[in-house]
Amino acid sequence: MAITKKEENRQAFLDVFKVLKADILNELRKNNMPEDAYKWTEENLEYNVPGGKLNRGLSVVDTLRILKGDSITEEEIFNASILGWLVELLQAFFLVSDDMMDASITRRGQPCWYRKNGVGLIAINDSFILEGAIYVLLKKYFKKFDYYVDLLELFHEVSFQTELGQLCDLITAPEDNVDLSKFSIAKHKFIVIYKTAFYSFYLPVALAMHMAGVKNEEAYNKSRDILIPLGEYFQIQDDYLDCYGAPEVIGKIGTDIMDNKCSWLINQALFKANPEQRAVLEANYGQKNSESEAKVKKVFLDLGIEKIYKDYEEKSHKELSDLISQLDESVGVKKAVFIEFMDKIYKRTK
Ligand code: GPP
Ligand code: MG
Ligand code: MG
Ligand code: MG
Repeated sequence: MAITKKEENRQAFLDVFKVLKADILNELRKNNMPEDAYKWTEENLEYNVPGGKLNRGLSVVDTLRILKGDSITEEEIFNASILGWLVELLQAFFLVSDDMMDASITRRGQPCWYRKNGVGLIAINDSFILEGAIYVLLKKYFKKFDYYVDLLELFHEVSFQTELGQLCDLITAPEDNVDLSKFSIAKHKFIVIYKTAFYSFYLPVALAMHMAGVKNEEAYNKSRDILIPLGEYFQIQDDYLDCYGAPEVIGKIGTDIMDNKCSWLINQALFKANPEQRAVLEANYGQKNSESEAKVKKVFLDLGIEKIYKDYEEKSHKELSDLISQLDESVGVKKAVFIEFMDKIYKRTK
């Protein structure tokens, strides 16, 4: 069977990772790193960077293709692929550390890195190395461009926003003090925009816009106005899949109920629950045992939370499509960028 254009692009993107991995390892050689540390980092990179859906990374390339049209060169595709991998490195940095903070079990169909024999807390430093690699590569490939500082600032700002979001996610979910009155839809919205939307949606598109020579600030603002709600929708899907996704499909075992997370599902449930149902949620949410988790899921079932989600998904798709159709392309971006991104995630099951 002939491979599709999409599959071909994905393969080309994966090939660029080999180059970047060699660059990072070469940096270790230059620093005279002992052989065991070299091998360790090689494993860190292989285990944590390329195994995901690659939506974020590929979006940098896809966005640049749309913005440049037929005039795009091989060199530009290569450079956009590098920026795509830098987003994937940022994602790897976040996931390795998020899995420790969330006490998660599996990721991308394999044990979380910190749970591997001999890794444990060393995963904290490994996550720092994944982040540090971004700036080694950014310097090597982009220092020569006039937009280098814009890229640097973008990575720094978006990382900070994500860390602020992660902080709110964590302190709204204390392990030892379950207090469902701390949750609200507004709180959830704030958390997901900060912990997910900036780095997963705004960052890839803004990177491609810098490469395409977009200087007009209005273009970045208008793009952000669409990408942030798109990212919010994506994280609500993530919250839904945490409970209702198949672990063998999503590659991870959901932990949100036991972790006392301010997820979209619990907020919908609290909104609809009668006093008895609320009492069951109060007594069982955030408890680290599967009987309690099952009781929470039973309340979700009785409240028809899955149907509420399906309705939300339809409504959200419609609202996002309207938002995109209202975009004024004369600011320097194209509707197709956002349509492409939305199509990648609409009704996703993983
Ligand atoms: C997703 O939350 C958000 C992140 C992975 C950002 C983490 C940010 C840090 C600064 C570490 P999640 O916990 O719902 O993701 P998942 O379900 O994939 O574990
Ligand atoms: Mg988390
Ligand atoms: Mg997590
Ligand atoms: Mg999640």
